[in-house]
Amino acid sequence: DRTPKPEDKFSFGLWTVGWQARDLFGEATRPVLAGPEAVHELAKIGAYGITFHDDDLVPPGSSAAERDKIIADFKQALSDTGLVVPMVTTNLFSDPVFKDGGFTSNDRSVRRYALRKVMRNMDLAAELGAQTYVFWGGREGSEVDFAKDIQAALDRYREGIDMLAQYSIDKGYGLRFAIEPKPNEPRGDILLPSIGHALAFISQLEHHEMVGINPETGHEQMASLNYTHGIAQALWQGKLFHIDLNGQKGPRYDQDLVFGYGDLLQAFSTVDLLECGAPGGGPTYDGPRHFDYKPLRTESMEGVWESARANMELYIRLREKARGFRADPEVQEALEAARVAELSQPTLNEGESYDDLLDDASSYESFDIDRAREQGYGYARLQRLAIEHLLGTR
Ligand code: GLT
Ligand code: MN
Ligand code: MN
Ligand code: MN
Repeated sequence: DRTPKPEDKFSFGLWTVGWQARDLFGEATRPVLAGPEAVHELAKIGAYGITFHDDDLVPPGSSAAERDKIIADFKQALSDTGLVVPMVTTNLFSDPVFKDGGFTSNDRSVRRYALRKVMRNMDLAAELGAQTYVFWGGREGSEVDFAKDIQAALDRYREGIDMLAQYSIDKGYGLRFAIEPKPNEPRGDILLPSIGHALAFISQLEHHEMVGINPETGHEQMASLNYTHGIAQALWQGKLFHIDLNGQKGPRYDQDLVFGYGDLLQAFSTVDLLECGAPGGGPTYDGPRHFDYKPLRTESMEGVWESARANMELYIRLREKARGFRADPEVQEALEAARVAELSQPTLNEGESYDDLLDDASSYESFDIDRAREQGYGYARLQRLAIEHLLGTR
């Protein structure tokens, strides 16, 4: 049965299905999608969660009374459908006030305003029961190297995240923070441009244990990086707190295609890792399968829901194929022949010191280096088997 179900933990941003398709060159092609309607439609197609930016849910400029009404209606829709809000985030990029960034604007008063905007929305996130709070710093960056002191900007980024983490702790919100890297767009160069940069930054934080990452497929691929490798490293460090799945055709503008509608083979290895774990064991991901995509600008609302379903259906198909791949005796034999499991064996024996290694003539003096030079690794067969499973020809 390939019907998406709440236990699959599929979630969507309100800004994805609600994207009116305004782009750099043209006006909106679709009407406004209100929060409650999005909740009902997503529940109908089998999603379990909805996420949002403060400004997606409550249009900027709403009065206090309007805000209360919008939130009450949204909550009503949630309780009518059973949909949950696993993650919430802040828009620190649309308003012109953030043209030079939120946490890292050269203007200190903008930075203070940005912190207040986040705190206000963290209160709402906690009220709605969210577990994860995402930080995508799309405007944190520069076009002019000489105009931004990057080290000071990182100090301010850290100061902001540290203070907000303290706020969550003091309020008992229990939120976990997830930083979302992106190399560029809308800024010429964005701070924390890749998974690796973000992980390194997190190690410098006061409450580093409550901060992880929210890597997006397309963002890593915009930088020609391997997304599956990136999330593997995040899992290895216990930092894959959330995930933005979508599609991207190589290094170009951020396409936010349907999941898998770009590098399909890498989407297969992503799902294989998320669902089956590393071949040698290790942590798997059990958080929301969150789609951050943009329905094509050519589509009416019918096409929006069509493409929302496409994300989930492709994920389910790939999950099924990954399980089939792992269970296939020929694949197991090929994994064995490629000695994939041997990499899980420590390089030194238990208790072996470097002196013992130096004394082991078989590791160097009598090492059969020609055998090692001449051997094949058998990866070509594994690649072919993976493709056959993906195509369904096995
Ligand atoms: C924006 C961005 C996304 C982020 C969202 C969270 S906003 O659409 O392009 O990748 O995940 O702020
Ligand atoms: Mn994107
Ligand atoms: Mn996006
Ligand atoms: Mn994203």
